Amino acid sequence: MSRGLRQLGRLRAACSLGTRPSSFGLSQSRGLTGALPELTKDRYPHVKRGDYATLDENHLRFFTELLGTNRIVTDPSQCEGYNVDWIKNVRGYSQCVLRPKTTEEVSRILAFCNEHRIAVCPQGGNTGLVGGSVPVFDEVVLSTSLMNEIISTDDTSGVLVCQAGCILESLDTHLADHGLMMPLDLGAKGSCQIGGQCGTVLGLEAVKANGEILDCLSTLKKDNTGYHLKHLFIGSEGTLGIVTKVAIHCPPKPKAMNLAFLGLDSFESVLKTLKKAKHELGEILSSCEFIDERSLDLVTSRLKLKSPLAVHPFYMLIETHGSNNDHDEEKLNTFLENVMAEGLVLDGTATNEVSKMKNIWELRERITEGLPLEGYVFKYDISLPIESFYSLVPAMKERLGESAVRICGYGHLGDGNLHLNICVKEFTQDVLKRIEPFVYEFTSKLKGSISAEHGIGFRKPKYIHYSKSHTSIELMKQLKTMMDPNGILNPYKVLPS
Ligand code: 2HG
Ligand code: ZN
Repeated sequence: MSRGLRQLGRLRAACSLGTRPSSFGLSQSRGLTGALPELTKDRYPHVKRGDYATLDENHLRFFTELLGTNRIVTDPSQCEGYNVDWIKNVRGYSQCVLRPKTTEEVSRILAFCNEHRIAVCPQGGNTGLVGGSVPVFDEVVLSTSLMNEIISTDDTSGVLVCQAGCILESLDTHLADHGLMMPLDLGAKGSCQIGGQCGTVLGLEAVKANGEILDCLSTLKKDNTGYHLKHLFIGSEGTLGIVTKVAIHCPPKPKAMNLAFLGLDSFESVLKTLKKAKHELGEILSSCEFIDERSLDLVTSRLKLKSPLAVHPFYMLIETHGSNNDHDEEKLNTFLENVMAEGLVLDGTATNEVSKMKNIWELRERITEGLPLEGYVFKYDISLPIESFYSLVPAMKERLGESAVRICGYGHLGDGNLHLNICVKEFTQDVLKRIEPFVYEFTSKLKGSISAEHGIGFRKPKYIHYSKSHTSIELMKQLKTMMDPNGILNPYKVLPS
């Protein structure tokens, strides 16, 4: 979900566990409405339950003695929200959710589970899009929701240290009092937890499968002493350890923000406009996002959002961050005059009013929320060389024809990250076979990545080879065996079996 172009700008956001609408809070996520999806074990019968223990009275007694009755959930109806991902793609049947508050509790839980061969599924805000954060079978869910303490905030260095379960938006609100901001932003800000977004951290603390606590919580910007172990946890999606604390470098909150929303008639114009934005806006360019006509149509028709522009084949959002509004506004206006004079942009609006900027961002950030209203969604999160950024969308439209209700593309143009979404009335193996592996072969031929930011989760392990070499995958497997020899951490995810 990285909207950003600059690491120190508003890097919006490198999250490996996905992103949901900001209003998708805990209460909504746990109180499921509508029909439940088929159990994952039935939808994907080729995946077999590992040789793990089945929970018994003794295990439950240990957990209850450790956490007390209030922080363990065993009531099946209350467990349901932890078993289903919010887009209702996958569903496990865990009968036990643990809600630790401290690293020491996580450590004792994992040491116990490791000794008794109990599989564990770590879960943050359950905002993921690749089935990584819910159990596949009956894994115990270890929820980090109560690990939401802010440990320290340093106004001078801009370093924030907090527990992994802090919600992104709450951290941003907290930082505003210190004149700082989170270095990332995404649609799911109201419910996603920072532990799932480790791509942007300075340091972290994690608990290994055997319960050992690994302290890599450095707050130094530079520290080149030995292997950079924190990076092992980035992209690991809870398969190598459970992240319990993070240290994040937070940039100052910008004094000036401006946002332009543009309508364009060809993808060629989109690319030319991006190039001009980089050259003419320079250091103040903080985000460049892309929406196609079918994506915008979804939020206007399904969510009844109002677009300030008439209908166009493509749209761009261009945001600037700086320290002097007059300077930024002048630069942005000159850029807009130029792209309109050249006929690259057909229509546009620019604003620095907070409420108007928010309304425009909603058109982009709420697409994900609208998609499941169409039926079942096949989601692809692809990195492509910028000149081929949109090529997958028409290719997929041609391939699927009428069998899809809606095929749309949007995403983080500045990062070359396309979100291709294919909505069908309901899931069928037949449509799945027409989409996969085609979508991955297409991406791999163009030397793209089959997961730019959402991770591999449960849905993509068997396709990881389209993005990673045999040698890399083998090394990942060796690391997994070394760090989690009994395979208790988030089984069936990330690595192919
Ligand atoms: C976004 O950028 C998220 O809005 C979700 O990464 C993308 O729903 C998607 O495909
Ligand atoms: Zn995204």
